[in-house]
Amino acid sequence: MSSHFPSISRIAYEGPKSKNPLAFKHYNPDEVVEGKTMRDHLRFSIVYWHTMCGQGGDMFGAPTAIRPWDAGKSGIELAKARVPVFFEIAEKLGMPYYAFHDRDVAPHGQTLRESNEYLDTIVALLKEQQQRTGIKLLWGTAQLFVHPRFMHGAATSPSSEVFAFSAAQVKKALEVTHELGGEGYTFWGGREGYMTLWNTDMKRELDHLAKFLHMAVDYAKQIGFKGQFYIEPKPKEPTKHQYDSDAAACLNFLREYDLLPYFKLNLETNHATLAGHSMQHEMEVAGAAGALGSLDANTGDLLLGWDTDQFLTDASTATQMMLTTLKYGGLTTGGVNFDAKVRRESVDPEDLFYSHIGGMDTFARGLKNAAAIRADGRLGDFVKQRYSTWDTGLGASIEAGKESFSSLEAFALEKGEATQVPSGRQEFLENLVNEFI
Ligand code: XLS
Ligand code: NI
Ligand code: NI
Repeated sequence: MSSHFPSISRIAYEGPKSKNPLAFKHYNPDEVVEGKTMRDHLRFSIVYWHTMCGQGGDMFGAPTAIRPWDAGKSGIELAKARVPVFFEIAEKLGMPYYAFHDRDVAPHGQTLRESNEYLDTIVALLKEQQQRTGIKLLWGTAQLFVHPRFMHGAATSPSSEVFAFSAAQVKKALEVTHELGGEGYTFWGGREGYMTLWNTDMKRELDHLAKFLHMAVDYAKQIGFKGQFYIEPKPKEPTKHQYDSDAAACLNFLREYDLLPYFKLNLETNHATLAGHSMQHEMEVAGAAGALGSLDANTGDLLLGWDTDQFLTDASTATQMMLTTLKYGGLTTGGVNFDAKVRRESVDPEDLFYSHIGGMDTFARGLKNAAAIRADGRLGDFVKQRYSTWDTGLGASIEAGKESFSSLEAFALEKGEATQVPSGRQEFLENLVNEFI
């Protein structure tokens, strides 16, 4: 097999003292943390769309990173040429998983039939590479936002014809995800939202979206696909209001339409911050509902208000994310999926390696820090102690449903004033967490 990166070999773990930019300083796949290897905790995944299709174009400028393997090719020939390059990168990074959209691995055809044929051609190549490398598919998804027909949405389009085209595309995407042994299938809203309410019947659109997702669940059953379904919340971009705006909105929608048994959330760090939340918040919301599924691991820029999809290099955020992950029992079907891209100015192919190495090391540090905080126990004990008035006496009685407004009024009248209202100790806890970062 010819190599596109002859000077880069398999990235090895060299430990925190290494100065080798093409080595892991913290991600040591076989190292055991809380009884499981780092590989199994983190379940890293590389995405096809940013890695192979991202060329640094933006709305003000042309692509900056013209890849040597792309040169002179287009259409299905280009799509074919990218597959082995992608797997070489994934293999050299030691990625156990990958994720893709149907229309980023294979081009749009003139008709649905032609698009499906293109996809089948590429899926055969993906399958070969999966068998050769042992790399598995974390999740598949359908790209329902680039083609002009999706300008008003896909499942929420006012056109029933567009709904039908979307259904046909997801049907095929589910089939190929199943064929490739995908462990999940993701719905990110794409253009499911609105630009103005003056032209929008919101209730009707949400009903249609729910109907669409039920059809997907039914079809998965029909073909025997057992992978986990995910919804990926995002509040804005491309539409003014995306229906799946944040974890709470998604959970509410899933509950309202009896979809919660079939879906978990795929949470993305940059989407959380666009929604005005921290990623820790989004993960706690999902975790508390038993719906913490998978993580799209990236970050935004504090000073920019859109989805910059940068690689996360902040160990503090990674520590928060891994603490919540461990708290809710770890990632089972999901993974740490690098939905992230190199900057427009990072034009060299080797930047694809530095970026992923940095992201993987950051999450490995986060995992080790989180495990150390849990082993130390002070943070957990503090939170437990903070709620201790609920463990016995009055609190236990309220939790057990034995009290009422009248009995509580009687308690308060008798007590005079609440005396057990201790300090929140925020700064003390921030210092404590910082000991580990
Ligand atoms: C876009 C989303 C998208 C999904 C997959 O902002 O993050 O890339 O992860 O459709
Ligand atoms: Ni994403
Ligand atoms: Ni995103």
